[in-house]
Amino acid sequence: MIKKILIANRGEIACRIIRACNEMSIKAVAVYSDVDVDSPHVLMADQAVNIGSANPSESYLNFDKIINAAKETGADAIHPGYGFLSENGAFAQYVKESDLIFIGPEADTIKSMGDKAESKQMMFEAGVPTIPGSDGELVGNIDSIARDIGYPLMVKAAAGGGGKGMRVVRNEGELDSSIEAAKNEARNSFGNDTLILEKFLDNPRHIEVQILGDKNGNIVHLYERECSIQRRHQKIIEESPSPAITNKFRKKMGEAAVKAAKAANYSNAGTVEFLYQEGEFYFLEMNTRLQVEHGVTEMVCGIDIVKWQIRVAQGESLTFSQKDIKQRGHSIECRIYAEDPSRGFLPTPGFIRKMILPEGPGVRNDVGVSEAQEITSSYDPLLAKLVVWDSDRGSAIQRMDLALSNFVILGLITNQPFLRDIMKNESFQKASFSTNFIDENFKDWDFPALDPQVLALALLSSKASQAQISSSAESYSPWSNNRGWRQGV
Ligand code: MV4
Repeated sequence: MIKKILIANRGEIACRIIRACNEMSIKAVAVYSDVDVDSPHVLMADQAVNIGSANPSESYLNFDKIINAAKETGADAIHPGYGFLSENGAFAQYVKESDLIFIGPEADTIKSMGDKAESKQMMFEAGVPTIPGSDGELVGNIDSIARDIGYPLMVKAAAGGGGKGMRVVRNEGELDSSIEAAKNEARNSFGNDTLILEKFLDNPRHIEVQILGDKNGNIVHLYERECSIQRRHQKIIEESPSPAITNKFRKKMGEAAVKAAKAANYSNAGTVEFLYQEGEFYFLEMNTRLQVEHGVTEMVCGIDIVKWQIRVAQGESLTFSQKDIKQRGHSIECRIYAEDPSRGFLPTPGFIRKMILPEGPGVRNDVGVSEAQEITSSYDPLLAKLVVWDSDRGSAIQRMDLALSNFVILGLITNQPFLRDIMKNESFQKASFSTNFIDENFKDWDFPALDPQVLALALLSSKASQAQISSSAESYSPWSNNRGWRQGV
């Protein structure tokens, strides 16, 4: 039995994992870099260990610092969260060799899913639909392979992922130069210049399926998440269920995801990503970690994914089977970033002077920052995830809009007003969008003009004005005024 878990991460996901530990009466050990000494994850944990300077390679990415912290504190297991070391197969292996439990899949599974050529080949052989193209490593007469696939096509780095090392090739004339450029980029970024070629889908949706497996061969899926609202491979809004697919299709996709997971000998939580276009879906990649957007799945399925990660990691079997898992209602997540959507989404470091979180039925805040904390540009600009649940999509959008209107962070600019505008967008409301949605609809987005009166209210950080903001109904909210004001000023 796991008695103590070291969380090799920071921010909201570290807080989320500590909460699961608390509920399971497992001790939680935080690690932190010098700049994170006052971070919420440090204060929430039972113990905390400083592991070095802000530079991730000296702290959150440093194998030995993390293993030593685990040994020093007597932890039995390490949860990597997402990002950092979460999909590093060598780290998972090192954890195991250090007689600690890695809360995630086996190192070999992480390694094979990290290679696009290998994972695609494996899925193709298992009968999971893949995008037509060169299967496995790109060898032989590339011109003729490309002609067989047909233009436009896409060249991707096998070691890539999340959009790195990718290029669209429109015609034969561009092929050689695109391959050369992708090769160089891949070699420089990943130290591996293996490429794959595939048909380019120009207007796809990104739909992914959550899977969960134990170490005794049981694998289930927790249905899908729609993740098409993103820009430059950074997701902004996710929801479950996907409004784009029928129940029959949903079943097919879920079964394909379980097939993929079985082929990869999967245990623990994972995600099978698909592209969906014109009624067909295709395997894209498999993410061998807990994902940022796991919360929307938890809300509709009523299953705590983090707790199950811990249970299956210590050898417990799943206590439910596929037929027991139902999607109920609709959940939406908005990611609150310290970014300025009017200036190319540039990071907006600063001090959080005031933070007021929305509450109410069906409102969940997964937050990793607190008042008086400095947000530096050392790490990911994700501040919080606002997740809502309601009985249907329309009600969930309304609930999210109200929750956003009552979400206040003063001291730095966030994307909160941008998120509200997405909630009000007709194509979003009609669920008519693809991965091109932000580019198509919000290219020249700007903050509403300043309203001096509302601004004055915000600047009056007296107890009275705070009380008014926090207890305000929609009509009193500083966000509700169309004339608006600029957050963070
Ligand atoms: C594609 C594609 C179109 N056609 N592959 C982007 C991330 C990487 N994991 C794969 N990606 C894509 N692969 C083919 N054959 C379009 C994308 C893509 C995308 C995918 C999911 C979510 C957002 C995206 C935004 C741009 C491009």
